[in-house]
Amino acid sequence: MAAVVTLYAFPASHCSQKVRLALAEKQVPYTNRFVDIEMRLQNFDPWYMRLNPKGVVPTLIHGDRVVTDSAHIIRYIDEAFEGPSLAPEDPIERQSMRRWIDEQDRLRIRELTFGTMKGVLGFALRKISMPRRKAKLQRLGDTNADLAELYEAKIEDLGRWRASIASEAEVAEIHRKLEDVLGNVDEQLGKTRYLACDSYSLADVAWTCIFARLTMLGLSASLWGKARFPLVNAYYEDLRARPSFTAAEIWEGPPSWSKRRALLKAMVTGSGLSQVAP
Ligand SMILES: N[C@@H](CCC(=O)N[C@@H](CS)C(=O)NCC(=O)O)C(=O)O
Repeated sequence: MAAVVTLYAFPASHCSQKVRLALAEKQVPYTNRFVDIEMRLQNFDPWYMRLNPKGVVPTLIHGDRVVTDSAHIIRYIDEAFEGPSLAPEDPIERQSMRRWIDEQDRLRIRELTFGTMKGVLGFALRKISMPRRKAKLQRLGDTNADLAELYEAKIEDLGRWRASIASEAEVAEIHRKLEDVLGNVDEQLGKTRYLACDSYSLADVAWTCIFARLTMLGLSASLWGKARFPLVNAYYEDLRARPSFTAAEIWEGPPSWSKRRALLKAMVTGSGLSQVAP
């Protein structure tokens, strides 16, 4: 019997979306477990920290294997499951794929998200979510001696994260760096149809979710409007048109009202979504 696949994820998390997209491309059936990383902060709970010591989503379980970090998970999915290969055969193209995956990992999207998000959600992320995170981490660190070091590391990371989003200069620098990288993407797309080579690969899986997040932050027009980086514009349209984009529920903005209600209910009551963790 094939080993069961379970994904611990949060619907709006772009890292979770990368994994959902890879699973959709490979057509791997899986059970989704909802981990609330915003209100109940279940990613900090001891049971989850034991699965994923960094206390972040996503985490993939395949049989008795636990795989963390979206870049590792998507590679694992491609290698462990049948279905169309999402990595080029050619070693140079494989290297190029890895480089583009690393490049998007360096973009500091979480700082950009928390530092840029507008309206009530932006206020909630910066002013409500951050202090609540620290309080919960401190409480759990005090009561779970075996995990104290992990909670300490998480509190330190949170301190750096908060300092970054409080600094307009730092958020502007992240934005500027992003423009440089998009220039490189545009240049690359002048040479190959997809990012790593002429065939769709894991690099495109990861970048789809970056473009979707930037769209959600309202940055698409300024970053790659038709006149600017036209190749990026056409490339992202191509990625969006893939059936996997819809199947994996990639977020480019708020979801439908009914989905929003279900999500809110799960976050407030800890029930309501059939896949609430653990
Ligand atoms: N490098 C990790 C980053 C994971 C990550 O930062 N996940 C975010 C959601 S996209 C998260 O869980 N944030 C909650 C937190 O840090 O408290 C990956 O790609 O899996």
